[in-house]
Amino acid sequence: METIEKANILIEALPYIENFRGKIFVVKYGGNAMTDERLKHMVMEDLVFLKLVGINPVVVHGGGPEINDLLGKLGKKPKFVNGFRMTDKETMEVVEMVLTGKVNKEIVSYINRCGGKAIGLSGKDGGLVTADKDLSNGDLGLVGYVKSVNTEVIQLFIKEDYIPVISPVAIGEDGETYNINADTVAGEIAGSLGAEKLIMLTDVEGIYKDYGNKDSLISSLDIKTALDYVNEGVIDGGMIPKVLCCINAIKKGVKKTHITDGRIPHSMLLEIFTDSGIGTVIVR
Ligand code: X2W
Repeated sequence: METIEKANILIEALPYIENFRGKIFVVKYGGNAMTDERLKHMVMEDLVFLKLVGINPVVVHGGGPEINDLLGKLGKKPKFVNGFRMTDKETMEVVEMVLTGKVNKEIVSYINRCGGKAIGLSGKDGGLVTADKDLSNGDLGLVGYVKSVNTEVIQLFIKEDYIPVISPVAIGEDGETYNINADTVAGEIAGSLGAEKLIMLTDVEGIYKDYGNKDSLISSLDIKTALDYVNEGVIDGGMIPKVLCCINAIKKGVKKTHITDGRIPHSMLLEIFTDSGIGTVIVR
């Protein structure tokens, strides 16, 4: 790359950096985007970069594939209904061990090694996320929905320049531990914080008008069109819950939501600091 091109890239980022200083970006880091060590490292660098230019990233992570791996080693077959894991008591223990015990700490130490200050939390810490049993897909055991988010805990860490890293495990008033889909938790946290952005880092390029045609990637759509596309079947399968989480977050006050391909090196920086972006943006 020519030296002048490098300078131009920095200059293109300037108005974004100026606009976003002091704002909160909630980043949902999905298990499917965590598989490659080199890419994982780049995601951590991107998060540290955001923090250093004055943006406040809050990470909500998943880890579905890692939970499946451990369940497999224990001889338990993972079961899903509409993308939600059937979670009996034993499975819940595995989910909590993997998400809060392993994946969360891995991300925290990665960010710290990249020069950031990360603090690992689960929804249980400081009553960050409370839950109740979710029956909307039938009885899936200990699958929960978000009842409340205590933003004070998050704000406290942001103020001290930490990057909060949150696992989607929460506690109910009944004292039960609940497993909540990480997209849902990210959407609810972004909404409660009034975040500037919710960025879903996943393993697809974004939303396609016609899934079979890779040239039909939609770069931007509003929530009404997004809902129409869900109803018309243009958006289907695993993308539906993601899009609904984005819509929910926007209705709660998030300015922009992004569905971005975590398999592309430095996808977050490309999405945030370039005029064209690379994934799909959903706005009000
Ligand atoms: C998810 C929580 C983790 C998650 C699960 O048990 O897999 C439910 O399904 P990804 O990697 O973002 O899919 N919870 C209820 O959402 O991870």
